[in-house]
Amino acid sequence: MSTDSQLYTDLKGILENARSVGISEIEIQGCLEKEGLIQELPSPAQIMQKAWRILDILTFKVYPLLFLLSLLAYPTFKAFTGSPCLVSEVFPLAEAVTPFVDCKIYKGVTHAPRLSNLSQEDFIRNYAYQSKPILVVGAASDWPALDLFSYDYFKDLYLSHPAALEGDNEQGQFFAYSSSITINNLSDLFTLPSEKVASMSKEKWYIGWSSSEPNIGEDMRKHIRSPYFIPPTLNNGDWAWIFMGAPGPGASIHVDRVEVFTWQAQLSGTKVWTLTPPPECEHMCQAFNVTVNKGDIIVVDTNRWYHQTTVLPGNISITIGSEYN
Ligand SMILES: O=C(O)CCC(=O)C(=O)O
Ligand SMILES: [Fe+2]
Repeated sequence: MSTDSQLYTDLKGILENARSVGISEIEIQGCLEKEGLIQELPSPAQIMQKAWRILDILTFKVYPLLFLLSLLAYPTFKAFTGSPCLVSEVFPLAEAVTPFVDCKIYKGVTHAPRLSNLSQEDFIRNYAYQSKPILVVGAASDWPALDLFSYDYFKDLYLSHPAALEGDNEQGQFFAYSSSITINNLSDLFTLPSEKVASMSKEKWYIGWSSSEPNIGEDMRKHIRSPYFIPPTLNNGDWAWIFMGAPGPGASIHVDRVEVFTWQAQLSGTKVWTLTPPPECEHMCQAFNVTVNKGDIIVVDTNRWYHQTTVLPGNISITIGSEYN
């Protein structure tokens, strides 16, 4: 006889004896549980009750608390950094809200292909929506802005349109990035002493801003073109970004949440983009650099690639960015 069936016979005997002296089965079960000989299994109803309780705590206590905390953190964050973009700039928070990422797009990506004479058909078919970065060499090399845009060009433009300066200070987005000088807005930028602006200055400055002022856009558009490889119908022409700064660190590592694709034309200086897959896709590819020279246009899905930039020694970097979808 196996030990299991011996145990069964013994237990049956104990039960019968207990019944004969008036001890109930419930009492015997309680006794066995107390001794650790049998374990009470939760019923399906008890499991459901527990799951419901966890859901209830998450929905009505944890999530509202996180929401309240983020509301409280926002003004403090904006006051400290001057940046209105809470999610893309606070790295851990961006991580917490990162939507599900399909790692396939990073598979085997080791560099950004350097393309030239890229037709619109080729761009649409092979690159526009693949979320793989590309560099279109010389795509902006015939734009008049190349010889015109400088710190002084933007300073003169804004100082001759005080209402636009006010408007962009109030309404536009402004990122001070890793500047060692305090620059909180365009007025601070355009009142910097010229020795601090010089590209060889010991002071470090690198900023980015978006302009929605018609006078500014109108003047800039006289000197820039829509990238020849992007069909104009896809271009989100209303939204211009300008990034400008001295050699050294540029934007620190971040990922955006704009759900459109970004192109950026290098109009002065040389900037290196370091592109990194999200942590959960690091097994698919490794971080790599893309060097963007004057006259080149880089196309990056800044929602999928973590990115940081560095201006190489030499001239001040000036870039114009916009979006397509
Ligand atoms: O040009 C840079 O330094 C940063 C640009 C950037 O973060 C972006 O276009 O999303
Ligand atoms: Fe970005």
